Amino acid sequence: MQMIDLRSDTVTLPSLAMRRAMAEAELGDDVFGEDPTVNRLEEVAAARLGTEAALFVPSGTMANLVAILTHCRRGDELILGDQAHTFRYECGGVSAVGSIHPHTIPNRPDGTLALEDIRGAVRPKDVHFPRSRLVLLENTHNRCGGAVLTVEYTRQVMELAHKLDLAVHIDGARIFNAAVALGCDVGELTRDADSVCFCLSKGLACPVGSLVCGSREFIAEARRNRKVLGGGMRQAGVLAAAGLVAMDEMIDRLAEDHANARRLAEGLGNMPPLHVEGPPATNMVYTRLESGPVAPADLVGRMTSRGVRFLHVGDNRFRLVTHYGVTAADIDRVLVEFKPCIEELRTGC
Ligand code: TLP
Repeated sequence: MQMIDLRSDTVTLPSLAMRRAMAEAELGDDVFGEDPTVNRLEEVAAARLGTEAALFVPSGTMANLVAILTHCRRGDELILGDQAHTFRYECGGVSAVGSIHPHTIPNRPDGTLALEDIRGAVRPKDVHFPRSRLVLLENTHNRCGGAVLTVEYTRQVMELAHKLDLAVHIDGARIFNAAVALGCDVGELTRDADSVCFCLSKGLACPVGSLVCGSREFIAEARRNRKVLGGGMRQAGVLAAAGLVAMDEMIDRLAEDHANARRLAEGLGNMPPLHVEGPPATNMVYTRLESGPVAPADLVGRMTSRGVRFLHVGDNRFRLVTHYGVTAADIDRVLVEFKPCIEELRTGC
C-alpha cells in the first residue's frame, strides 16, 4: 500500500532535475564566500524578492532566528502573533539564544495582526520597559489555515511599523504560496520589509535550505549571526543547486497544490462529524472533529492504517497539507479512505 503523506509539505522529495543539478553543482567553501552555486542562489533569491542581498541558511527556524538576532539586542522586544510559528514552534529560540523578549498579540483568524494591537503593544520610551524593536508577520500563516496576507495589509503594517520606528520581519516560509494565491509578483509582498525569509524545503521541494533576504548591510550582519549559530556551511552548493532548480521550476506549480487542497476540503466538507475550518487559501486544510464516540487522536491512527497520514495539531484539530508529492488522484483516494473511517467514528466501532 502506497502511503499518501499529508503531514506537511516538508516531506517533499527533490525532483530528478534537482538531483542532477546537485550532482553536477560547482562548489567551493561558502564560509570563505567561494561557493559559486550558493552565491548564485543568494543573488537569484534577492532579485526575486526585490532585496539587495540574501543569505542561505539550513532551515526556516534558523532563518527566523538569524533575522531576529540581527534586528534586536538583548532585552529588546519582538511583537508577534500568538499563533506565529516563531512563537509556538521554534523552541523559544529568540529568548533562549538572543535574550529577546517576545510580546504576543492575538492573531486574527485570517493570520493578520490588528494595526491597533501593534500600536498598543509598542512600549513608551521609559527606563522601565523593554525597547520595542521588531514586528513579525507570517505569510502564509501556518496555524491560521495557510492564510494569505495581502499586499495592501502588508504595506499598512510596514507603514505603521516604520512610523513607530520598528522594523518588520516576514516569516515567509511559504511566501511563494501567498504570491501564487494572490496572483502577484512576490516582490510586492516583500520588497519593503526590513527582512524576509523563505523556505526551499517546503512546497518548493528541496531537501534542505532557507534564505534570509534584506539590505546588503543587514545580510552582512546576518552572516555573522549565522556563524554564531553554527550555520556556516562549506560546500553548500550541493544544496543550493536544488534551490536554483526550485526557483525556476517549482513556484508556478504551487497552484496545483492549492487546487488539490480545495478538492480535499470540498470532499471532507461532506463528511460530518468532520468539520472543515474554511475553504483553503493555499495548500493547508484544517479540520475539526465534532465530539463523538471516538477520541480525535484515534482518527490519525485509523487513517494511517488505511495509508493516509496527516497531523493531529491539538484538541480536536487536524492539518492536511498538499504538496509536490501528492496528485489529484491521491486526493480522490484520500477521500475514499476517509469515508469508512468517518462511519466508524460515527458508530464508535
Ligand atoms: N513548519 C513545520 C512545522 O514546524 C510545524 C510544518 O510542518 O509546517 N515558519 C513557518 C511558517 C513554518 O511553517 C515552519 C515549519 C518554519 C518557519 C520552520 O522551518 P524549518 O522546519 O525549516 O525549521
